[in-house]
Amino acid sequence: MLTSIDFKIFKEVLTFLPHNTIVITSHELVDLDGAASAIALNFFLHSLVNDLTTHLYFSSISKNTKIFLERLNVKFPNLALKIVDSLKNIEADRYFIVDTNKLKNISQFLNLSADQKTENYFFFIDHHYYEEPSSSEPFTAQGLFKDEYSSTCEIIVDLFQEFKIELTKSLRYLLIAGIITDTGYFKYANNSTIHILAKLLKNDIDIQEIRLMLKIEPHISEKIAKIKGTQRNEMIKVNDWLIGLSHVSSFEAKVANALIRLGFDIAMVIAEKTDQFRISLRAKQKICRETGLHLGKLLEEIASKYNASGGGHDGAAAITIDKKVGSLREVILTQIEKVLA
Ligand SMILES: [Mn+2]
Repeated sequence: MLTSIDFKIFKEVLTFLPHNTIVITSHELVDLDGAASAIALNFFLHSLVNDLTTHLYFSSISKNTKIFLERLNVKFPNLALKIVDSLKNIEADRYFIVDTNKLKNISQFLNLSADQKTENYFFFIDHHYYEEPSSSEPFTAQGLFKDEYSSTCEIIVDLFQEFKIELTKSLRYLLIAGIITDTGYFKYANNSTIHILAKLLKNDIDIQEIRLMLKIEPHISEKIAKIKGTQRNEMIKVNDWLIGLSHVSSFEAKVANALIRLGFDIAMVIAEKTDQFRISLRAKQKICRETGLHLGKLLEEIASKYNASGGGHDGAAAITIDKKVGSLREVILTQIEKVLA
């Protein structure tokens, strides 16, 4: 059972931390929201807790995140980011996990026994949808579960504010980048995102500079995936909604985004991997608002039924399914059509 707590109660969590060894981590293939949140949380904990040992660890880092962190390091040579590449020799008292609310989204926790899960202390900070009563996690953990936030970085910024800790300039760069990317350049942002962004920018950061630091020319394989994915696209019309269906070998999320930009209201792109199917879904905000479609909830329900791993937001979600189960293409499609009917 995961218990959602408040910033105020978070103060109590901090009182347990002195003399602890803490691992701060995030989901697989960590994105900038996860990485920035973890790095800022590390700074935050050291600002408030005495005699604390922390280790930042990511089981895998997305390419864009790596590139941004390198560019940030060039701009702030004193940043001295220390990220460990293994947890092997680390005896952690507690684990802080950001930008996900599921242990199974992190490979190093995948094979923990039920005992190990209850013995260890996990604390989550996350903005993804999570269902409190029917949580599938067979252990007790606490967290700041706040799906009204459009990024985990924004929760972290509010945490700094609540505890009156000043953010360094390099951390502000990092958090702004996390917010920009996780909101899809403000497509999924809300009013408080903009308020928080203004606070982070102050007068000394130029948002265009961060935009340029985030800019990466796509690799030719990504361009080809988008073009092939578009060529192979199959169109389904439900009432006046258009669903785009395609398959590629990789870049399924990028292809789904491309299909939405092309004009589809919903896009579903399947990638066939060696042992799994990975499916990315995207939906326009308009269709979510008008029909109540929530791709994250929909995939979470399907995932728990088929022993897969899935979830996300109303307009952006993904599911990973064991090859033996099949791609679940028709199952997902039927559920979407049910919502639209
Ligand atoms: Mn996020």
